[in-house]
Amino acid sequence: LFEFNSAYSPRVSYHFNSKVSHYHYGVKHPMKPFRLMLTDHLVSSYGLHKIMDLYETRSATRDELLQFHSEDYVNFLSKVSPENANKLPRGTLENFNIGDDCPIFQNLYDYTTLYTGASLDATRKLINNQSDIAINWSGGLHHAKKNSPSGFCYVNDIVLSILNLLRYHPRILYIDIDLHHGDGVQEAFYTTDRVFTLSFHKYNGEFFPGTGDLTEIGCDKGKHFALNVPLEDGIDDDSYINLFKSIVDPLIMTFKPTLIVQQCGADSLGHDRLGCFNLNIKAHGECVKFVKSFGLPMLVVGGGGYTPRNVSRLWTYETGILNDVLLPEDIPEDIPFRDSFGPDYSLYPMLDDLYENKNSKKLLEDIRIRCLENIRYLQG
Ligand code: ZL4
Ligand code: ZN
Repeated sequence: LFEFNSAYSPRVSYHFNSKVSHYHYGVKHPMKPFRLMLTDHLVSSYGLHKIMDLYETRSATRDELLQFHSEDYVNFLSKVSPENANKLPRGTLENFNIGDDCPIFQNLYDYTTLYTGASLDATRKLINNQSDIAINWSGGLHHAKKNSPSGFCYVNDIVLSILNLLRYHPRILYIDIDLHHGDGVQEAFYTTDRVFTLSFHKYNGEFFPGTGDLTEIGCDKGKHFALNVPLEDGIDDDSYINLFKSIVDPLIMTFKPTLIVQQCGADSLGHDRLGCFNLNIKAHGECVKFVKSFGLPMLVVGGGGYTPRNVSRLWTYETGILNDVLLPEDIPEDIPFRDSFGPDYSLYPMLDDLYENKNSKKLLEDIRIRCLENIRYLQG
């Protein structure tokens, strides 16, 4: 069902446990784990399962969560349930930031350990040099903090993965193209020069999580090892791709990472339920293709994405890119839930027709210059 792009193909592993798609945050909650099932069906109906190493993933252990999260918080997560939540001591739920964004739902702990186990399995394949690129679309929950959940994220699988990879890799580059700032990952590595965190996101001081200004650059040993690209509504394909490449290229050349972790949040697409950017699937994918072109080992994770049909289109398209294959535009006939992809039945329908681009040429040029200045500090 696809064409090979080149003679060399990287060894790609795909880490998924279909159980993760059966959890529910709540009826009207925008985060729908079901999108992961839709993605998995689309990936396999394009035949991509046949060219990757597939792994049904395990759950992360309590000890693994404790590598980043506090004992109090992990105990809370593993014991709380919708039935006992209102019997806890007063203030407990507020203390752990439980609310509309991060509700207590049925089997919450199992959900968090499942998506985290998939990311940790992926790091294991990379560490053992059994794959060049390891994918976990159920991971990428970049907001979770040491002591609390935040923004739909309970356990920070990215931080835990990077901590594991740091045992074997001297320098790791983290690239986040979710609509929202990758605050949890930035904060965890804010004082180290071994992890460079780069995040592109909507920023105006108010938009969730409120952080991610250009002035946040790391501190102590980590000074200049964090970089933020704050953007306005409506950014289009060409502006985003040009800015992305003109920052990522010199960054990789100077920081010289031995491995790259990319978070591919799909809420930066046009038409996302929580979104405000104008990106098409091909443009988002172009950023993944560009990072891949450096030939470094990669851990690729999902993240946000609140229009499930487009989330699954994007991550399928990107699974194709990571395998060096070009997928035909027509959604295969035999896919379950094919109706979700009508009326166009296209893998990459036009999504860039919604918002006005509020990022002027001048604003983007100023951001680019300030980012390049920050990167120059790395040379010492
Ligand atoms: C919802 O409809 O900006 C949650 C969240 C639940 C159902 C019923 C409750 C209705 C939109 C969002 C009231 C909801 C009020 N339900 C939510 C400051 C806020 C306080 C909470 O992609 N209210 C908080 C988080 C962001 C805020 C974005 C992105 C994650 C990621 C990685 C996280 N929180 C205002 C909102 C709904 C809901 C409807 C919602 N929450 C939209 N944006 C937020 O970066 C995975
Ligand atoms: Zn997001």
